[in-house]
Amino acid sequence: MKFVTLNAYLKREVSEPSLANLVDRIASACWQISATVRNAALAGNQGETVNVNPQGEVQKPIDLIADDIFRHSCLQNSDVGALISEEVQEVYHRTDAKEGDFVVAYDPLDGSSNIDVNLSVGSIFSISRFQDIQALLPAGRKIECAGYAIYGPSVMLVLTFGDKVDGFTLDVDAAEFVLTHPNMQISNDTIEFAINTSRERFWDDIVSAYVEDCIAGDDGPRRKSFNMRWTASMVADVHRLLCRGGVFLYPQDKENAGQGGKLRLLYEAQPMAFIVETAGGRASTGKARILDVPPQTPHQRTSVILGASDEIERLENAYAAGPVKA
Ligand code: AHM
Ligand code: MG
Repeated sequence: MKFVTLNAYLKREVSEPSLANLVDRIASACWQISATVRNAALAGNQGETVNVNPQGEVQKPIDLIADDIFRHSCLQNSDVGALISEEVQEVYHRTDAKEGDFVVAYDPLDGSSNIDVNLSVGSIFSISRFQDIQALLPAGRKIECAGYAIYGPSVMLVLTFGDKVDGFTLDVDAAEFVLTHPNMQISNDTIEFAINTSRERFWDDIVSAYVEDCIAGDDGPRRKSFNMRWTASMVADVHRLLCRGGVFLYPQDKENAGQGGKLRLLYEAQPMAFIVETAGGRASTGKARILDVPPQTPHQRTSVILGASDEIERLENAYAAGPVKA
C-alpha cells in the first residue's frame, strides 16, 4: 500500500517552509526519543536520577535525554525564538528573538513513570508565535500547530494545524512517518472513561456523581454500560479516545487544588485541548474552556476534562448548576 509520507504531507499542507521544517525537526526528535525509549534497559537508562524537575518530581535519565534531543532538534530551526519544557525551570529564549518567531512548548517524555514497566509513553508539543518577551507564554487560542508522539507497539505522530487531525505511523524500514490515520475524529457515541480512581476520596461532587452514573451501567441513569481504562500516560489515554471515543479526566481535586490540578497547562493540557477540539471533541477545566485559561507561569497546572463533546458538556453543565444535592 502506498502511503503519503510526512515530508510530502508537510509540503502539501504547510505553506511556510520554516514551519514545515520545524515540524519535521520535531518528528525527527520523536523518532530519536522512541529509539532511546526502546533501548532504555539495554543502555542502563531506567531508574531515577538525583535531580528533580520544576514540579519537584524526580527525573529519570530518560526524561533528561528526551529533553536534550527535543531541544537540540528544535534549535536546528533558526526561527525558534523560545522553548518551554516540562523538564527545565527557566523558559529559554533567544536574546535576538523577533516577533513571529516560533515558541515551542513541550513535554519531552510524558508518562515516564511507565518506562520501567514497558508501557506506552509519548511526547507532547505546541507551536505558537513569539510576540515579545513580556508575553512569552502562549495563549491557547494562539496555538498554530500541536501534536503528540506515542511510543507504543508502533510509533505514531498525531498532528494538527487547526483544521483536521492526522495520524502518522513510523515506517521503521523506510525510515519515515507515513499518513495512516487521516482526519481522526472523536466520536460522540462513547461508553468509555479514563480517570485515576484511586483519587476518588479527593474528587468533588460533580466528578463523583459523573463516575457513579457511568459505573451504574444499564440500570443507572445513563442506561448504558461503561468501561474504564487508565494508562497513567496522558498520551496513551488521549490517543485511545481519538481512536475509539471516550472521556479523559484529571480534574482538580481536594488534594491537588493548592497547585491548580496535576497536569500542566502549556505543554500537556493546551496541546491536547487543541487536538481534541480540532477532532470534534471538547476540552474543559469543568468551568472554562482549556484554550481560554490565561497562562501565568510556565509550569502552571490545570484541571483537565476532555473527549467526547456531549460528555464534556454534561460535566460543564453540572459544574454550572453547582454542587450535587445529597
Ligand atoms: P509526567 O509528565 O511527569 O509523566 O506526568 C503526567 C502524567 C500523565 O501522563 C498522566 O495522565 C498522569 O501523569 C498520571 O498521573 P497518576 O500517576 O496520578 O495517575
Ligand atoms: Mg507529562
